[in-house]
Amino acid sequence: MVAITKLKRLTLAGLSVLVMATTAGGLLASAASAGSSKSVRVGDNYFVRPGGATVSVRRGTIVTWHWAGLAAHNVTVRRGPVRFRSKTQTRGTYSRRLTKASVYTIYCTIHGPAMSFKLRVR
Ligand SMILES: [Cu+2]
Repeated sequence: MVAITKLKRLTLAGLSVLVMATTAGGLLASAASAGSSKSVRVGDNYFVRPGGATVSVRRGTIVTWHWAGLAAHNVTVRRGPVRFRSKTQTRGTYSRRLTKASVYTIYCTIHGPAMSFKLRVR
């Protein structure tokens, strides 16, 4: 019983160190890539280019979507660690700074999965 309690304490201490190290690493990585930006086209009815695409960016990158078509579209996270959604609009831009590494699936709720692309944040 004593041994188990000690083990639990050690494990908790180890986890705390791991969490602190991970947080520090994330802050450093974000600071290192601050200022990066990436443009993504919002067309009728596609992102980037007709037929779909995968876009890869570093953590901390500001991604800006530029509406370039005539129809109304939005930018919505369908799968990913952070959920966000733009307004539905026909022109203008929408920006997000992406800090969590993952592969996001982003789509337009009006046109469904056919209007989607993958955004890899590394
Ligand atoms: Cu759309």
